[in-house]
Amino acid sequence: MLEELYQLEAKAKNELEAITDVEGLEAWRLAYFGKKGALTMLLRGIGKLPAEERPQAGNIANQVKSALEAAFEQRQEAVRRAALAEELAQGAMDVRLPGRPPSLGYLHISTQTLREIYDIFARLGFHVFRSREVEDDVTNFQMLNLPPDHPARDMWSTFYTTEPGVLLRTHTSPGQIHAMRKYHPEPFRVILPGKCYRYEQVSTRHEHMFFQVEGLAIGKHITMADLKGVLESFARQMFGANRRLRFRPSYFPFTEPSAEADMDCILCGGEGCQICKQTGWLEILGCGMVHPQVLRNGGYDPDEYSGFAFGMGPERIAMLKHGITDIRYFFANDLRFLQQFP
Ligand code: FA5
Repeated sequence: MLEELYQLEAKAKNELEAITDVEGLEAWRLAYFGKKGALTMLLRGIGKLPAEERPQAGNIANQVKSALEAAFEQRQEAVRRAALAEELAQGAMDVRLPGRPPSLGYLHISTQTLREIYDIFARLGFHVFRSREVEDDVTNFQMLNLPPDHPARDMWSTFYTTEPGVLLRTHTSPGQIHAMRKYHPEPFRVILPGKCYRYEQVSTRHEHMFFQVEGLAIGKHITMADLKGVLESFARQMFGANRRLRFRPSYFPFTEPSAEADMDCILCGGEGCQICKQTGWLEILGCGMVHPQVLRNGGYDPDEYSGFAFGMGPERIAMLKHGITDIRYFFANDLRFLQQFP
């Protein structure tokens, strides 16, 4: 009997070791612990043993039973863990979110246009000269022949600060005075880009804040032909090789003579259309020969030196170039607009 018990224990443990799934475990349990299981039957047999053998056999039988129960539980736990591990590995769900790709920024359409303008003028020998956005009345107006109460000031009505005589510049032209004073007495060629501010009725073509690019060339024997040549070259590089310019007499207190430069319409080529209001021409900038008094204010002797100046609005240039119909889009911060110019 004892021999049988030990053999059964060894066999049962061996079988248990080989079991890898729940079904196998259940079959094993039935085979040994079931109603007709091998261990159950052996245990029943103990009752039939002679009385003197019974206690020892009962003892051993209980030990075997406990050992097998413990081995079964151990195996059951191992199988459960293995099953769980496999399930996790197989049905693994990736709960991580895909990363958010950082969206690359790009330059604002005004900045892109400015840089295009810088490139063109750099090729023509102009470098960039920056001057302040907060100006004084003297430099913004008076040095440019706009004394207090001059009627032309109306065109450039602006934002004044609480500091008397301090204002946001209305155009980049006061930069002419700063540049001349810096480079005097040398000849020089600069463009002066930057933001300007005007207190005016906002419309499809007018903003409170906008960029300008001023141009200024000072030297001996500079004539209006130089001005025309530079501007024609600019228009052709910016808008296409066949562009034509015309110069219309105009008035600015700080240039004499003064002109507006018009370019043949890029849409109709001069035939007349909606963009050019049937005229065939598009106004692109104001310009002229630097007024003798302005030269003097900058430190140059007008008997020896002359110069030309011009001022354009890069937003207006970009509007023409890209067919933008309303200047208010530029600084409204609407991505639907800005993303059209990556
Ligand atoms: C001037 O500001 C002169 N200082 C230009 C100049 C410089 C003339 C040097 C002669 C010599 P005007 O006010 O026309 O001129 O402005 C020049 C350009 O700035 C305009 O053609 C336009 O493109 C742009 N501009 C003017 N006002 C606005 C505005 N409110 N919104 C957007 N662009 C504007």
